[in-house]
Amino acid sequence: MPQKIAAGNWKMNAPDPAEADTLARQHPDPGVTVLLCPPATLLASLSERLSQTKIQTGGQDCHTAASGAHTGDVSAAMLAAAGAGHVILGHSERRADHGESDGLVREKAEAALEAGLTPIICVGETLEERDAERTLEVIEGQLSGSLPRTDAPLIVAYEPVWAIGTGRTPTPDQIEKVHALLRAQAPSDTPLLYGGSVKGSNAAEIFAIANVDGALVGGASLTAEAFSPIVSALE
Ligand code: G2H
Repeated sequence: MPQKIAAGNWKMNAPDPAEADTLARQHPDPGVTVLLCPPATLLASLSERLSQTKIQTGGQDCHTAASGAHTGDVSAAMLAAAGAGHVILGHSERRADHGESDGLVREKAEAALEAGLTPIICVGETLEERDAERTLEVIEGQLSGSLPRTDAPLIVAYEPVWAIGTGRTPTPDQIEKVHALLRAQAPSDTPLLYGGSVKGSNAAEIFAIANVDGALVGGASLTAEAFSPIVSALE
């Protein structure tokens, strides 16, 4: 059985860290993995703050190299040293803002595994690709290009680009079709997360879809009030 995971992606936001304390108090012993991925500058302090709780932390990106002359970048080993156990890779915002290719995401995933982190590899189609009925072909290509060449455990997140931060979510049938493809293509027992405008009001319906093992949550992970019902829906 794949692990159940509620992962919060704070993106480039710095909510009051007390929100994480509240979340931890609300879920002292969650029956699922609960994870917060803050900006890199907040990772060490948030990890320390949550060290006596069951809430884990992760990074939002890493470099392919362990160290060196890469101004502005952070290595997987540095994320691990700051307390992270996971790292989000290939998020569509990185693919769009920084031109990240599937090949680069694969290299980053291999670097993350080397550093002892679990990669959360993101894939997702644009609205144009969906309208052209290319969704499954696009997802298949992204996943086969981004998966590391090892059998190490990882996580895959399906995030349709047109559903991110827009309030729009795909139909259960649309999610189910993509997750069936991911289940067939990813290593067995890989947790498969859905991401894109997940909130308390739609979480239960999304978690009931076959092969959905959790969520990668952006906006609704910034407060305990918004994230807690999503965690509860998964528990
Ligand atoms: C998709 C998601 C988190 P949101 O990017 O990765 O963000 O829940 O705000 O759509």
